[in-house]
Amino acid sequence: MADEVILLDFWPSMFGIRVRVALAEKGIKYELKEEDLRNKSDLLLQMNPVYKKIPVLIHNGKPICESSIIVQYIDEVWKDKASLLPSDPYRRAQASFWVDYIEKKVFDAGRRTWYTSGEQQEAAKKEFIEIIKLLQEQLGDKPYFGGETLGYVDVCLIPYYCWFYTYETMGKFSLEAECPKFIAWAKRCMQIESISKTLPDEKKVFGFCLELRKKFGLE
Ligand code: GS8
Repeated sequence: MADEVILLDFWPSMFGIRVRVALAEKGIKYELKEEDLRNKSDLLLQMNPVYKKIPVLIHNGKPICESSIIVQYIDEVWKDKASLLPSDPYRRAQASFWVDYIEKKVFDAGRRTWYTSGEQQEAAKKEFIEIIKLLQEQLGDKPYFGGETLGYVDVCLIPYYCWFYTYETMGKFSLEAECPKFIAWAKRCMQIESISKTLPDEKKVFGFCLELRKKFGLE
C-alpha cells in the first residue's frame, strides 16, 4: 500500500516551507491541509497537542512535529533520493549545529525587522545583518551549506528568502549590499525546482505582513 502523507501547514510559514521543500526534493506526493491558525482544526490539536503549531507531517496516521525534526525524518524515511544530512557523524553534528543557530537567531531578529519600529527596529536590523554575515562566513566559497549539493542547512534556511523583501522594505536596508555572497547562495537555490516552485511570492508575503501590521495598529 502507498504511504499516506498529509501536511498540516500555513502558506507563509518558513517552517512549513522547509517541509514542503524537503518533500519536493524527495519527490513525495502528499496532501496539503491549509490551517486557519486563528481557528485551528481538531486534527491539528490532536496531532500536535504539545505546541498546537504547524507544520505537522502525518505519515500513515502518525504525527511528526517541529520542522527541523520533520526534515530529518523525511531524509531518513525516503532514502532513495540524495540525502540531505551527511552520513559522517561530525559533519552531521555540524549541520545540526547551524540549523539550531538558525532556529535561535533568524526567525526572531527577522520578525523584529518588520514588526517593530524606531529604535527597536534599528537594533533588529543590525542584529539581523550580523546573523546573516555569520552564516555567509560559514558558507564560505561552497555553492551550498551542504557542500556541492543542497543539504539540511540549505533546506532549513532558504524559506526565509521569500521574507527578505518584507524585512528589507519595512526595515529599509539591503541584504544584497551587506551580504552579497549570501544573496548569491539564495539565488543559486532558487534555480532548483523544488525550491522555486515551493517558495511563495515575496510580494504576497509582504502583503500578508502589511495586513498584520495594520491589524496590530503598527501602521
Ligand atoms: C515553529 C512552528 C511555528 O512557529 C517548527 O516547526 O520549527 N519550532 C516550530 N508555527 C507557527 C506558524 S509560523 O510562525 C504556528 O503554528 N503558530 C500558531 C500558534 O502559535 O498558535
